[in-house]
Amino acid sequence: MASIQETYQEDGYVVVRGLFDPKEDLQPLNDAYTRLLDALAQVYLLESYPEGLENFDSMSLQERFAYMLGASAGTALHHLDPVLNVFVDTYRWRKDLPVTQIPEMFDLMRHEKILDVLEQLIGSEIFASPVWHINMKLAPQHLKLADEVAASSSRDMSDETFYTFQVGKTGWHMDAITGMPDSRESQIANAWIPMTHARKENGCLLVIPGSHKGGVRKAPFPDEMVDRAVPLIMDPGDVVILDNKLVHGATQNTSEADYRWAFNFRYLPTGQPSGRTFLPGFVARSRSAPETELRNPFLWGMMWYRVLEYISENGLPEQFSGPSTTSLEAAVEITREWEEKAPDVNGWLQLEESVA
Ligand SMILES: O=C(O)CCC(=O)C(=O)O
Ligand SMILES: [Fe+2]
Repeated sequence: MASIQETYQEDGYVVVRGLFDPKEDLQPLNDAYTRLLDALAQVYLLESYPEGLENFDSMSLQERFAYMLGASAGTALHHLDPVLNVFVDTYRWRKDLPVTQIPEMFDLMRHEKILDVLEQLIGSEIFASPVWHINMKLAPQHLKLADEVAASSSRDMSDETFYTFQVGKTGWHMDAITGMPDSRESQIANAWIPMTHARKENGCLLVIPGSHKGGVRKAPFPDEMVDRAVPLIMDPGDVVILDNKLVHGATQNTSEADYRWAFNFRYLPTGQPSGRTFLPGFVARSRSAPETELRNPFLWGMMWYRVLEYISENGLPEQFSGPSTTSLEAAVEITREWEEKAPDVNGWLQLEESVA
């Protein structure tokens, strides 16, 4: 049998079945995140759709999520996934809302089970990238519900560039194209972690084995390539690690009322550009200098708090023109500048002070 390194190198992805114990390892994040979603939903509903609060407690998670999307016209996602939404024109950093970086998410990011797998794939100096996403794929009826709630206050999600990616359909893409170009050759590994089952009907991942070998390319991809796609049927506890250059997408959630929820966390060898060098990552594992590992979730949350506040006040780096359109020269310059500004945890924590 091929080793996980061989499979990862050959196919560009490797599925590890039953890596996590769903109850012990995933339930804490599931519970904490659900509380966060409910808190966000209640804030937005109170502001723009109070009647939605009447039956809130008896609604399913997917209904509550849909109400949250509708009441916020999609902008609640800014709090759940600032990494993507910081580029959206409507992006707003609201300090009155809870930061999303709940300890349980940080704990899963640096769970030793995932780091042990990653160590075999990218080595023992592992940096948790600032790039991480949550994708909650809703059934058509719940997307429609979100639209209806938004329409009740004459709004829609059309300004939300990443709305479809986050809650609708994931189109074909390679992650490498979405990072600033100085990260193209970084050995970035994406750990995709389903919190629910993922089936063809509710939005499972689709991967094209070996597609990571053809260099960095943009969609559309040739039919003969897409025809080779393999659906990844997964359950909570399973994890798939994707190479940054693997072409992937997901099936549409066509189910009656099911949802598919997954986190994806990125990792790379410490010292390589992450593709978002003006956002804070952290050393998740270091065999050579364990004292550099960040183990305190609250410091991580505070690093994000500071940087989002900083970006809200100062804007994105001047040379930055978009996640994938920034030139290589500009990317190198941004990376250099931010390495100076925030060379370590303290640098990120003191960002606000260095502005003053
Ligand atoms: O969960 C999804 O459908 C999106 C996944 C994805 O594109 C990724 O993990 O890079
Ligand atoms: Fe992706």
